[in-house]
Amino acid sequence: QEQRRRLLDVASRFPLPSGCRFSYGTAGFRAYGATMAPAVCRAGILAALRSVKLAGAAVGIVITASHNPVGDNGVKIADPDGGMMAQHWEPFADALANAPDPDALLQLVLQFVKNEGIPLGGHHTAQVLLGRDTRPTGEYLLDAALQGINAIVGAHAIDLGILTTPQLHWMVRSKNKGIKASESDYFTQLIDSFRRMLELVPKDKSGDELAKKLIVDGANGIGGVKLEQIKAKLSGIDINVRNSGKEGEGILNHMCGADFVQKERVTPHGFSPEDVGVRCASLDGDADRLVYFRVSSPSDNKVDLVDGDKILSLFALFIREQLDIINNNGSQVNKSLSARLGIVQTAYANGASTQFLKNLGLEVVFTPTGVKYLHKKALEYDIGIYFEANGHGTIVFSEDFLSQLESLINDHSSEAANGSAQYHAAMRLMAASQLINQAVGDALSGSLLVEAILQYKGWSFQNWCELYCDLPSRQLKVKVIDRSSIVTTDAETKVSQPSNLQELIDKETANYTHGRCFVRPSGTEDVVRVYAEASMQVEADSLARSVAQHVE
Ligand code: NG1
Ligand code: ZN
Repeated sequence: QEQRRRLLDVASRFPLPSGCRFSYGTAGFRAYGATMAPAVCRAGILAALRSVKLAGAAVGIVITASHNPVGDNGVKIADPDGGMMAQHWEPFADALANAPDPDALLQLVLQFVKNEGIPLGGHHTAQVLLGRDTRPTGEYLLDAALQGINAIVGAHAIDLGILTTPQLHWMVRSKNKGIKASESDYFTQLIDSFRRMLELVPKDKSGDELAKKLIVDGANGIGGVKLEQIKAKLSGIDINVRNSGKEGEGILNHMCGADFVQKERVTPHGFSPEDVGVRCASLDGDADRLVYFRVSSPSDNKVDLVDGDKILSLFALFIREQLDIINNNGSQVNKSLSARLGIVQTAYANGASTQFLKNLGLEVVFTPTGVKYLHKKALEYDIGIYFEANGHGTIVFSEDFLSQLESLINDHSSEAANGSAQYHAAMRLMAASQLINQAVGDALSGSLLVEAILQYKGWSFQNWCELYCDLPSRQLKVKVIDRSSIVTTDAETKVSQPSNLQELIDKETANYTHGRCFVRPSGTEDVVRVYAEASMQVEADSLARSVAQHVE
């Protein structure tokens, strides 16, 4: 009774404006911030139910619209393992967000609770951790989320304040593992494991001052703020934050940030020709995306870009090298590690990166767009590395692999074995597994791993760039009346409906050397995206254009 009353109450406090339609999509609910309160409140209800269902395990809510304009906002839910909410709850998320009135909402919840066997009304507990980015609507929406959570009897909300998206995911994951989960624990883990990585850099590789210098474009978001807080404690690297989110420095994601740099390929606001040659990193507004760049020349604003694919390639190379050292090197202990290493990409990965990874003999697999698909696939391996070209990605390690690694390290604990290459490689993998955020892509921890690997290899930005040469590509958006009329298959690389479209795409593609092209409906915008690749830029452009015409 109490439960019914609370749900009716909260639903009447946040009526759904007519004409509003929310879809959970690839990144949760997103819209203009001021219109989001009903959806965010309902996400609060949803998160609390999810926690009740999972026996009171902590669930997370992040209020952010990532790389989108400052006026937008959004909400998404993190499951107890720190990953995205289980997909089979998404239809309920949609229905809940769109329930037209309090009665409909109540009926929906009761029905779902029954179907899913959620022990609502018993002596259950639930806890939801909340984080938000720096958007002006964040506090208002946080309140809506709190009201939604509190509408579930027994639910307990913990407001963690302003955080990067990956921090919140990390905290949810840590909390449920029973390990320390505060922000300072997060920082300590980053700082300590980064230091350990640098201690394991071979002495002959220690580079010059430029090798230690990094300029970070914080997109005027939360990532820059957090980096400023810890950079003094990161020894062995000299970090300078621009677009740090300080008053007066600029607008969130406006002419800056990872999305801007990756799409426009020009220097973000706040960078100048004086920065030519220095290694730069760019985060997005909630710091879950990372790309690198270098100002190419003093005379124009173009950049040399290192995107998610090349970050992935660097990580893959490093991990593979450590595994090879462990398994091939003669050493006193000579124990080998069996590890299945898997690389996960989407169709947007540059074809040259896929070729590079396959040439290394690595297993490369594809999933549809959206981190939830990539992450899930990566978990199937002992070490799974995934990235989207736009800079979202991470590395996940299986428990089994980590315990093998640990016992290998223990076997080497004798003085003599302790100096061996095998021992060092195992220590590097262990440190990397602690530095990288295994819950979700994290620009802060990701950039520190990049920096540590570059120092380990004694590599400049140029060396990294030259791993392979990107194939020219072009992305276009096409507005159509109903984007859901396009249905894809084979990890979105092929169109199955409308039935003749794939044939037309194949025909166009056949006209180009190294031609590759696919189309898919966006999960976050009301457009169909066209992607084309070919051996020359003009060809990629024209392939994309002609296929776009078939889509229109
Ligand atoms: P959609 O709009 O479904 O293409 C975009 C990005 C994804 C992912 C999501 C979530 C591209 C081509 N797509 O998805 O990679 O980041 O947003 O933010 O960049
Ligand atoms: Zn983001």
